[in-house]
Amino acid sequence: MGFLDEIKKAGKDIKRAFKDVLSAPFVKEMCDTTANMYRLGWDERNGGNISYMLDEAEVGEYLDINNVIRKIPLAGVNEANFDVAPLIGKIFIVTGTGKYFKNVKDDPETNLGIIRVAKDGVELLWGYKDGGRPTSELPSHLMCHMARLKIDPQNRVVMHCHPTNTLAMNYVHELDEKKFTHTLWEMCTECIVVFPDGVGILPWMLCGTNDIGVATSEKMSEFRLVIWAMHGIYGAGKTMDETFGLIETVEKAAQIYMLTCNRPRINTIKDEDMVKLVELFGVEYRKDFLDL
Ligand code: 2HA
Ligand code: ZN
Repeated sequence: MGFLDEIKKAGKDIKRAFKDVLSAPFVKEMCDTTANMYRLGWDERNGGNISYMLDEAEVGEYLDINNVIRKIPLAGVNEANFDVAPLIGKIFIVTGTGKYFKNVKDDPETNLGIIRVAKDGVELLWGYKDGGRPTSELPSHLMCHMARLKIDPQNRVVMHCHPTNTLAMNYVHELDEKKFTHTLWEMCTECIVVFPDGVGILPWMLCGTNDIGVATSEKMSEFRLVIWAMHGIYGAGKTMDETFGLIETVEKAAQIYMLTCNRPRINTIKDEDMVKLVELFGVEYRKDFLDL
């Protein structure tokens, strides 16, 4: 066998050595999380989207990261117009536009994609098998990743969904960040410890646009949770569990609120009690969101 043949053979062997991407922990996490979110009623139809920044070396165990399947322009509903420079070369697994969370688990390769951010769009490395594209909210997601990474270099996940009670609460509670956060903190003892930074709120805005992306990412430099009024919530965190847990805790608190808001409130968690909690757990919190 000639030298060139040997190199070709070695190349084939390397290809054969890739592990099955469907067995990758990050694919499993996306499948499990979308299934959970669907089951909880947070993601009807094609509602919701997740983007999860991956480790290049880990992805390289499953895929030839030099093999770009196709290039996709970076656009939401409108052409995107923002500087992705800090994310160029970063790899994400992202839910597809128009895809249902309900269906991800049974067909991850159609409903998810692994993309690498480039200067003028994204490069598809795996997935969107039916010719699909990343979520229309990708510009918002990428802007949120950039904002969170400035605050926490470990941030990897941005998650958007439509949790029922959180949404219901938007219709009956003042949409003031301090008052809304304070009410949530009063609803479960764990709340002030889980999201001591509180909840940011944007007024109703047109989704899928640059403007909502910019506004969300501005809020994300202050909060890990941002409510899109009468639409849903954005959460950001280091891991899928942390991000899911943030949204889950807000939703639980909103559920208690919705179960109790039309009855007289006889008991509550007092602000002094909340201070005892944050002191016990040693967390920094939004002191200005309490009335001490
Ligand atoms: O992806 O939830 O906000 C569907 C949505 C848009
Ligand atoms: Zn939405």
